[in-house]
Amino acid sequence: MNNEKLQRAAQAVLDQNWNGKFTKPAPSLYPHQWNWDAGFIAIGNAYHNFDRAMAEMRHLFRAQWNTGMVPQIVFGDDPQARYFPGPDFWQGSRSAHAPQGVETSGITMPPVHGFVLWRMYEAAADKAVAKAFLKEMYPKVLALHRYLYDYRDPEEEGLVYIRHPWEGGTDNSPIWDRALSRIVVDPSQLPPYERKDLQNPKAAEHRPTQEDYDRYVYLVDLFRQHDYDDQKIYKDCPFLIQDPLFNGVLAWSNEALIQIGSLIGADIAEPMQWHELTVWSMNEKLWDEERGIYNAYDLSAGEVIPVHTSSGLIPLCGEVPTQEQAEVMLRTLESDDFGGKDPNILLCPTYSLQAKDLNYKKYWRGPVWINLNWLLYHGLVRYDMTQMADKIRQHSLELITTHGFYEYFDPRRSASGEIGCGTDQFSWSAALCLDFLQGETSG
Ligand code: 9WN
Repeated sequence: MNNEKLQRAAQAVLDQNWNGKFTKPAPSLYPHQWNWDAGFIAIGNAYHNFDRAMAEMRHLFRAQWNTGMVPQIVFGDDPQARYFPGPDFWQGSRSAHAPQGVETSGITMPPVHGFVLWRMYEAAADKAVAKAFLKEMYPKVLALHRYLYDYRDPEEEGLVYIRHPWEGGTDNSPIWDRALSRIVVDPSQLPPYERKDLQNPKAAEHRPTQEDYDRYVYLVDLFRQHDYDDQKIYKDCPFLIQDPLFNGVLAWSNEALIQIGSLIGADIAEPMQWHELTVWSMNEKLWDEERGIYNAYDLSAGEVIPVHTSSGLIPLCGEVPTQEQAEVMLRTLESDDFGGKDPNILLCPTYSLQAKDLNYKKYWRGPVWINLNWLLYHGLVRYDMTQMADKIRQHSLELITTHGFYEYFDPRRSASGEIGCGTDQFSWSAALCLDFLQGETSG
């Protein structure tokens, strides 16, 4: 498929998933608006339909809680929408901080919005419109970051914790395994629930397990019982993790807030302080020199979680490592863990290829995801690692061109069975394909 055709196909996915108010991540599996999806989608639409990109972000931020938190899901009003957990299960209105007139979940997601806005600005044909939009959005994104530093950084280290795997966006990542295994769930004590994500015949094999879901539900139930009060949840929640992907993305968005604030003449003192502290602490606490990657940290257990997933490479995008550290990370990417030099591997697998429990087709436990590739690509570009950056971009486009706009992909060229997994017509695969097609190779 030539680039023009690919571009039109990507635009058609975004058009088809647009419901007049927001873009669904996929036609039926994900019928509502998701937080970081909305950000990636807005980047794609910035090239295709700028008004819609702005509408996407406005729709998401209209659901911002008055603590500043931006929810993981903003529920749409389609009565046919099949998704669990829906608004009845979340019961967001138990919190006095929840927004009025819109239903949302009670957790957040990786804070991509700062760099999404900056990328939209870079892509905009009409800079005056884009600048006015930045002015409108800046205080909202600032409030989100303030929430993260005020409520999710109890030790004031500049490292933000997540309290649910869904907040990390990488739902069943092996990073969470140990922490989740400590949560002993008696299924008979859980509120009754029915999964809606197992319609596709392969879904049970590829998506999270029943044990995973029981724990996801256990945590949501705990948050409900605490009426989504952040302090109370912090005291009782058995899952509090400082994730290198979440904090790496935060670092990039802090930087973007500094750029945006400078452009619109706003006070940038806060994002500057946040940025400095987050970068310093990530290097002090999460950097693993020996393995050349950033670890996660389990705040509940007080222990480092050695990360063998690509999440530990994402801090490149926020320019967290020094050039020297970044070179060590490049070697990690090239090693047998991630297959950067292996002709059979399409980059970048989400889990070490050496891990005993690697599963090439299971969600966040091996497959390639286009959004993580996009973050890695931009990280590598920042360190002038153009060759590897290009390889990631080419592999992403190859996967999409050969198999379609899937949610995730088996990384092996030699694989049998499905290569494209999960849902087809996945919005962020299309949106970020549009950005990749810009063909930028150096920053
Ligand atoms: C739970 C929408 C979302 C993505 C996540 C991805 C998946 C949801 C689910 O879909 O998670 O949030 O039901 O599996 O893991 O990253 O935002 O595309």
